[in-house]
Amino acid sequence: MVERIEEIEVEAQAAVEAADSAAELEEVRVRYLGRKAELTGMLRGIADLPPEQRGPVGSTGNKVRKGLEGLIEAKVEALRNAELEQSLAGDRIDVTLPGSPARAVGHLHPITRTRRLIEDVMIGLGYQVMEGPEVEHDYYNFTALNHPEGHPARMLQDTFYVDTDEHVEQVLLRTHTSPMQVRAMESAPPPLFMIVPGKTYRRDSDATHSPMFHQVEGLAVGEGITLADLKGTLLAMLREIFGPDREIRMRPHFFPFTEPSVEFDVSCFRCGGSGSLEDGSRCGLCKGIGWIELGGAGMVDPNVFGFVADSGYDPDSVTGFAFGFGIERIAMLQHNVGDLRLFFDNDLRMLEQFS
Ligand code: FA5
Repeated sequence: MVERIEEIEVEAQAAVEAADSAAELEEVRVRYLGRKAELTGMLRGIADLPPEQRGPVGSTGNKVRKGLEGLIEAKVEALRNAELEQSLAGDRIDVTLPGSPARAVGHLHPITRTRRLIEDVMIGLGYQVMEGPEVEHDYYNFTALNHPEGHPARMLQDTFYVDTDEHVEQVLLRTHTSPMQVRAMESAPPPLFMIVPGKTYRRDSDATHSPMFHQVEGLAVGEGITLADLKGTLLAMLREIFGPDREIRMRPHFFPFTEPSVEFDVSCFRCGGSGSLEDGSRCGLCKGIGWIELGGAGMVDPNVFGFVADSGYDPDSVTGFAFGFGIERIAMLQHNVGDLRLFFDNDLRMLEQFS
């Protein structure tokens, strides 16, 4: 009987070796170790054997059963690993391949491109580019910019206030980039030459005004800076953007934080400043005026220097100019876009024209 057990062992080992799926292996296990298997029957019948056979049959039978169990377990593990390897090899993804279908690479938003152009021009003129908070304190947005209490720009109809229980009307979405004039002067002594591009917010909405828009602030402070320097700087900047033949003009205006204050215009680049087109018709871009309004500017009001006197801005020894204009307005003129809201509708038919 011991010999038969050894034969079964050899047979079973070969069957385990030959099985190449979990199902086949289970079938082998049932055949050689299951309840109705020959070996199981022999072990169950040990008690009926003559006493001298019981020991050898029992020990050989148990040894073979254990050996086969171990062998099957190892084979189950091996099959599982092989299956895993196979499925990993089949599912392998090459993340460097182009998507399917391949997608065109995106491009910069036209407003971003115009902003970068302005930054490049101003860096070329020796200005540094700064950033400031869009959520701003009333102090920087109005008070330190010489807006007296009760100024219309402080009214709820004009400004988005961030409503906090304790400080209602003290925190707001900045209505212009000018608050950074004060912050920049607080952070560094003169001479200072900086621009601040960024988002600004007002309660406006029509074809040329949106609730969120972008401005660029410019500030130059040092000894002996004059309104002529302002004009030269604006001219240099606008010629880079709109072409070398452009002229500018400044008209008297009012801003609380500059004195004197001006609005500045660039000569119309469609009609060359004449107001009429070659066929004699009125130029639609400048509406026959020959000039296109761009933004506000002026000499920094001494009262504003008063708020930053501790940082070295003594109105008796330094002067400066500041200017501010809308980036959308520049981009609309550059690309002949009639409605500012088109920049923010996210309509790809519009945006893909700028790729
Ligand atoms: C100002 O905001 C001043 N801070 C500019 C300034 C800076 C003056 C430094 C003096 C010294 P104003 O409110 O005019 O000025 O706005 C400037 C430009 O921002 C406008 O000419 C216009 O092009 C743009 N702008 C204003 N409101 C909107 C709006 N709702 N949507 C789009 N562009 C706007």
